[in-house]
Amino acid sequence: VIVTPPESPLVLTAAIVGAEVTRAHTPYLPITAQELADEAARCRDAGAAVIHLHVRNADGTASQSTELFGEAIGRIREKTDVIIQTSTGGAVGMSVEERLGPLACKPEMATLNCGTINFGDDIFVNTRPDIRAIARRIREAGSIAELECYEVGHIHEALSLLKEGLLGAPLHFQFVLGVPGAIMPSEEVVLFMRSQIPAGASWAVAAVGRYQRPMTELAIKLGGHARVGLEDNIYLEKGVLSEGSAPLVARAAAYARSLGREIVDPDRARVLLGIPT
Ligand code: KMH
Ligand code: ZN
Repeated sequence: VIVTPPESPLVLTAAIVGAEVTRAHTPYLPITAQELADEAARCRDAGAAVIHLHVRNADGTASQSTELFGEAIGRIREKTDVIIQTSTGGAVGMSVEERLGPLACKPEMATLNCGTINFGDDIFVNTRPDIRAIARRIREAGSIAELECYEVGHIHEALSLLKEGLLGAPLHFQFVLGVPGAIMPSEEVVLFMRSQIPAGASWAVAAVGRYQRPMTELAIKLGGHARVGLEDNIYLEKGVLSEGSAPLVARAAAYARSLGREIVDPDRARVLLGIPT
């Protein structure tokens, strides 16, 4: 079992939009490039070093278009120095080629989804050949991969990619917990997943819905990193919508500070994550 010292630096990620939440769910969802940039800057001020980014068409539907990502990244760059981590997961049903649209923008980081799962009533398909193709493309874009693991076996798949030379150490794991149809979050699950990652790797937890707050606090307590935001959870409290992702980041940051964890800024996070500066 790898024990990360609780006083270790904390990287907070804000997942500000995602592909599934709509304005019918919450009016606080950013959609346009300007709204995404404003929200990214608010999250940075609240303590986020990384923005996990999706983009939307003007009608609010999910997109992986290079052009829309380019516009959003440009606007975010005008306002703030956050690390931009683009999604390569997109929305269920998109082709792999479509999902890779943002890599043409050469983002600092990109997600690599490490396996297939039931995703609510849909199937989020990531075949083994697809995972390898996406890993190669992330590397060709000069981006650092964040390994999205929705099940324990996805960690083992990432380790296979490392052995095959498709990933370089140190690895960065995101344990995405609580997707309906996949593993549910609990302390035992987090401890087991953490026990499966190699020494020197970093790990974070992104938990869905009502699990977001307790799992964020657990990850922070255990010395891991954490992701919050509207992509995964739209509520601040039961029945109270969060007015964007920044209040969720601020609450996680306050909790971390109460435990003595240092919240790192984007430049420090770049060093920790091995992103060239
Ligand atoms: N929207 C989900 C189907 C990622 O960003 O890489 C996939 C997702 C993961 O959001
Ligand atoms: Zn995502």
